[in-house]
Amino acid sequence: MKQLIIGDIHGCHYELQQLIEKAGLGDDDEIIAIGDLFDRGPKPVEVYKFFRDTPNARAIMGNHEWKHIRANHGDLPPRFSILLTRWKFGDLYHELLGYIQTLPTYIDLPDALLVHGFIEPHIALAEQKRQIMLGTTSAEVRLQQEYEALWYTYYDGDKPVIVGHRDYSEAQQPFIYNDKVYGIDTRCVHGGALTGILLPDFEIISVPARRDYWGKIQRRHGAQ
Ligand SMILES: [Mn+2]
Repeated sequence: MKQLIIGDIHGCHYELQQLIEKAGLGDDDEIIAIGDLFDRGPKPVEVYKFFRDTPNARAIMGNHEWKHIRANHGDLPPRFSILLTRWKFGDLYHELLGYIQTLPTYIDLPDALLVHGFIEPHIALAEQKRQIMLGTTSAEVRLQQEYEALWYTYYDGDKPVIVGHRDYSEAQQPFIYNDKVYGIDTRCVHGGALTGILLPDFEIISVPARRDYWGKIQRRHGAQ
């Protein structure tokens, strides 16, 4: 069985379908998205319906999904990307919130650990703080304050970790550190590429974004 691990989709449904087609998956193979599935991009409802309706597709939570939960609880003023997703989902938004609440913070596969954000150095998996793994801004600031080097340079888990959230290459390319850390957020919604890793061989596949979707929205609305 193969598993296709997919980086930050951000509503890029066209590129998601292209990537899956390129992967050439069989009926028994599995698809796992590593967070930030919906906000900012053109087709978040279609991305949601794909994951809802595809039995062999699942996802973990990213900081954007977490923002929806917090905004819904009134803990966070909703920013433009959250409001736009709410508007696009309309009557389906309540169902989306229910789905988001089912998403795990990480998945520990036989071949790799999957997490959207970060792993705090020298701390066991079971003791990791949720916000570090989700990649919230405050958690990132704390990591930068407490550790001299970037978090991934300390990673010494017994299997590779696959993360999204940041473009560590700074060139919209997949990032590999010591064959232990795989960064696959290649900024599809900003006009980069959607990247996946096929397990168990760690084969990297990628499809280019059709355009800089979020840049266009930001220019039109002055959004962040
Ligand atoms: Mn993120």
